[in-house]
Amino acid sequence: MSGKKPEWAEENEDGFTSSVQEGVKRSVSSDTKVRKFVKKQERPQDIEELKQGVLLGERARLARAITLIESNSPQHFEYAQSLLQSIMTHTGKSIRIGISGVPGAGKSTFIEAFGTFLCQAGHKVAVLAVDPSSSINGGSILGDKTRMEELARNPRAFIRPSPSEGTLGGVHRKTRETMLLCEAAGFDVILVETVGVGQSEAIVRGMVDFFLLLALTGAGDELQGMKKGILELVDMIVVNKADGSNKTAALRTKSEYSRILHFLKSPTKGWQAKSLTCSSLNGEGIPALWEVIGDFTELTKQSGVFEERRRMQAKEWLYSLVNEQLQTLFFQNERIKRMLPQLENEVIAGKKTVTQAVHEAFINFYK
Ligand SMILES: Nc1nc2c(ncn2[C@@H]2O[C@H](COP(=O)(O)OP(=O)(O)OP(=O)(O)O)[C@@H](O)[C@H]2O)c(=O)[nH]1
Ligand SMILES: [Mg+2]
Repeated sequence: MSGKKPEWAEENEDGFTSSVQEGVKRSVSSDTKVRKFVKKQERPQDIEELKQGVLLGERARLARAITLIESNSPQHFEYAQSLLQSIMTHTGKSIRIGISGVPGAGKSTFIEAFGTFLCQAGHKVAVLAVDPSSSINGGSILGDKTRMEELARNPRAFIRPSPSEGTLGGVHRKTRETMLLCEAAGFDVILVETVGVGQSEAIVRGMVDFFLLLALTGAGDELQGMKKGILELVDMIVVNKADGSNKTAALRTKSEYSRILHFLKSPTKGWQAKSLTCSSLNGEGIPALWEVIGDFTELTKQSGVFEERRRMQAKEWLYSLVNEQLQTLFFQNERIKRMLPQLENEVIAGKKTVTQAVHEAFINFYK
């Protein structure tokens, strides 16, 4: 690829993708710095090799490419970005589905059943996760891989646990970029799992086309503890565990959700969020919910809402990355680091207004 910089990079900026692109063109032997810090698999000529592997849908090279993207080393960052640039034209041709639900809702069991169903129907399925707790416990998808045993063995499926380091913003970036790599590798259904707590749901909503909430029976009780905001993110609620003696209750809960959804604003223009039931244990209801997702895709592609959402998501991602970089710049600034404790004390003691403190901090930041 050419040495094109991102629009938001400064003209003379070295730290962005500009130096990546150069790195790709350089021969390794002429650059001792590169040779010194970069392991064999990330050398520039190997980026081309990784790219070929990804485009051929080879799992081993796809996994290596993802590891490169997940690396926190600045050197790897540059190579990872150059790899991503080179596959951009092969991305986007999938349906991206977010799946959320409280712990125990059956997400893992559902993804196993749904993913296996999709593979049997001829799709290629990638399963990714955004897990805010993964930096603490090492990632839940890995922990319960036993529940996805069949899917994990399926040659048409690819399961990747949540990146285990960094901020939620960092996890967000890595998951989005992993999604692009998976698309380039020919996966046409991307499932992004997240635990139904806090911020991560909104983040996943911001990277998928369709958002599905797995719920349990007893909507009335559950709703009391569930923020209305979450229901306004969903395109579909699936009441899981609709089997055995729980089936009647599940159908009742489904109707309750239908009524509630009717009064809420749908996140997708022209689409009325739907409520269904399924059993992840016996597979009942899964073909029907896939059909509804098909209706959704058809409708939103015809109306242009599908593409419009993707454009908006790319734009929002751009701004969220800019914000993140600005924050890092600010808080890592040596002068700011030195003066913040003092300002903090003055504000707490009521000696200085917050506005004045921020004003002084920025004067020093710009110095
Ligand atoms: N009867 C029945 N049990 C189910 C169904 N789906 C999941 N379960 C059971 O519910 C329990 C929790 O399922 P998981 O798939 O681990 O739930 P999860 O949402 O992934 O949970 P976390 O990973 O802790 O967030 C397990 O014991 C499953 O066997 C279902 O459709 N029917
Ligand atoms: Mg799970």
